[in-house]
Amino acid sequence: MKAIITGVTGQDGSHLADFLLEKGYKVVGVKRRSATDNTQRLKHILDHPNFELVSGDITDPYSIISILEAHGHDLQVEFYNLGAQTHVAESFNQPAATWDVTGKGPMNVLEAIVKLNLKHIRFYQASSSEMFGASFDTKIDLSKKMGEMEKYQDENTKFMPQSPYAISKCAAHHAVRLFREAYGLHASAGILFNHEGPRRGETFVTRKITKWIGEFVKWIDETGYTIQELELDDFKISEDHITNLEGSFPKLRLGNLEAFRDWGYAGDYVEAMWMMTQQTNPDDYVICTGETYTIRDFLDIAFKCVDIDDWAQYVVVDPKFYRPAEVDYLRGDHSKATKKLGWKPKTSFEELVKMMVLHDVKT
Ligand code: NDP
Ligand code: GDR
Repeated sequence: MKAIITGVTGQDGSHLADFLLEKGYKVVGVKRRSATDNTQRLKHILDHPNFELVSGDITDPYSIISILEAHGHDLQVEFYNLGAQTHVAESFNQPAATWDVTGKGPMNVLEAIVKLNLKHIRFYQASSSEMFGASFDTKIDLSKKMGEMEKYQDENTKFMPQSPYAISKCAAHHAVRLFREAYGLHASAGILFNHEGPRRGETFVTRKITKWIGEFVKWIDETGYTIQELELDDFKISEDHITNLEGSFPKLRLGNLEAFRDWGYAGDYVEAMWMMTQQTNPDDYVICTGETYTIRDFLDIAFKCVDIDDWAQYVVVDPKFYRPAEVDYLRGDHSKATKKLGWKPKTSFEELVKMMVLHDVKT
């Protein structure tokens, strides 16, 4: 089996490459040209005999055609299109560039597959819960005494994108459906809700928080605290450390703390991508945990990991990080994926936050 992965240098691409190599796949990772090294997340597999890095960019159809001509003719090939400009806030600053990569890029790949007559390739598109934007459905939660109304998104919820990123993802999502119906491609889209982990980019809110905590703990260490062999539960911060913070260690600057997100672990989610390409028929699936928390909730657990109950004194709300439009509430329903793929999330929210804090404190 062979898998071609665009976006292999990113969080999901690196997890997916690990997962597929473990399954015995030959993995071809597509890396775009960059001025500085962007292979940090792949260091452990760069010399793997079944892993090959090739140069390509999904905005350049010729580079995709070359890759497909070299690797697409094998009997069993899967193409995972994870490459994208993925930062929602940045998409307001660079809407056209975001469109070229995140919206038009997938169309370039799909068109190349059809034009080269490589319709045996099984294609996966990284769609996003951002496509729902301001939209949700409601149902009555019968487990609650008074039958409370709960909000959720699933495969039937309409899209109401709130950013240039989300508009681009919607266009790509519809292209996948169209190419499936028009040309009979085995093309699936995973509508993935936020997923995180120690490999998450440092400008996304979860990692920004855990990275700050890691740096803060190291700074405290330099001021006398020993964190060798640190187990998080043992960590204590004295009043002295808090006093020292003023003026000597920059506070954590964040934007909107009230948004709800359905956060899962990236390592769990790449398995769902693979499960989709193994199905007899292609389809679209929501992948999520079914639980939702605010950024405040994330802060509560993350700071508690290092024994801080009152994180407010370390955090500044800075309007610089507000977005022109926000997605206020995301909470998915993964019933279809559970029923048809047999997929379920394995890592709880609390386990995810602890995993990230522990990683950033220790490295
Ligand atoms: P990252 O930002 O970590 O990685 C994005 C990847 O895309 C990087 O490898 C980047 O390369 C690559 N890339 C950017 N531009 C191009 C281009 N023009 N041609 C080829 N590759 C390019 O994202 P994630 O790993 O978190 O996300 C993977 C995919 O899943 C993305 O499509 C994202 O939109 C989608 N998604 C992610 C979710 C999440 O919560 N993580 C949720 C829902 C969807 P470089 O290293 O050079 O920048
Ligand atoms: P999101 O993730 O926009 O959901 O997109 P992000 O972590 O950037 O934001 C989540 C929420 O946190 C709020 N927020 C901040 N966000 C960032 N980045 N930085 C801050 O300082 C900050 N303060 C508060 C945001 O306003 C937002 O409400 C991610 C990306 O991976 C997409 O590519 C993917 O499609 C979706 O998840 C699902």
